[in-house]
Amino acid sequence: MRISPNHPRFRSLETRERLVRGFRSGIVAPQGLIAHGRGEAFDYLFGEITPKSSRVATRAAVALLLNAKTPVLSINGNTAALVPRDIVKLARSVPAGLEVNLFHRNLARERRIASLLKHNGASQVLGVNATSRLRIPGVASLRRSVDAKGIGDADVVLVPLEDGDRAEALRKAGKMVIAIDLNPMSRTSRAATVTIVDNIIRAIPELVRITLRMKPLSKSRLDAIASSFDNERNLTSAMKDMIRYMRGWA
Ligand code: PTJ
Repeated sequence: MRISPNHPRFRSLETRERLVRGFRSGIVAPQGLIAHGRGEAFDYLFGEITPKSSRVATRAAVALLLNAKTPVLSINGNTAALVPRDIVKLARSVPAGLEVNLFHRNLARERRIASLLKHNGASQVLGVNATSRLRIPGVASLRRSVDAKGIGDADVVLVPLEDGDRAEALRKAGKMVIAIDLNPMSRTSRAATVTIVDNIIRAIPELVRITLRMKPLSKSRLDAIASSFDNERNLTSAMKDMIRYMRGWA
């Protein structure tokens, strides 16, 4: 369906259409449409803008990514459908690896996602037909199996729209986890090292912008930014941002 740019809810409707197209072309899992609905509900509660708390988290996330030895961005169906160009831009700017890692695993979908990323400029996409795979202990879903050269070897992993299980398991495996999740109460948000509570359609372009801006900073300055960040405290700020917005209506 073509949405008029004059429609007051253009951005939100256009995002839904992207997901529907992604579903029809075999990129997005049916469950991905439901997951997006949950995200939209939280986005409403923030007034569909990037809250202040999320800007603080973005700086900490960029500090972790730029100081990492082997950073990897984990890609699922929703991420690929919503921000294919920007996620590849982020991988190039850091630079970081890209690994397709699905909750509802399916080889045909993995291949389609990898080719979409390549079409958007990625030179290498891990996780598809990997010759060597590792198993992350403590994950019940097929997401437990990761590319040994990608997430398996990563020190920092960005996990947009993740399930709590794997975020916790990645932390237990000694990795630093950056989550993007509109629900500040989710297990993923709580388990991550840094959680960006924002819509992925705003969060990834912002990560690209801040990465380019922070790239000249020294390692010790980046260390200081990352270590002064407290995820639990920032999630409380995110809830306060939400409450403040709702108070305006009440
Ligand atoms: O492509 P697959 O097979 O890997 O599956 C992807 C989904 C998203 C279906 C899978 O990871 C899943 O089931 O996720 P959950 O457990 O439903 O969690 C998704 C989380 O992402 C929820 O907390 C939502 O609030 C949040 N979310 C949904 N849409 C967005 C979002 N967060 C940021 N931006 C969004 N657009």
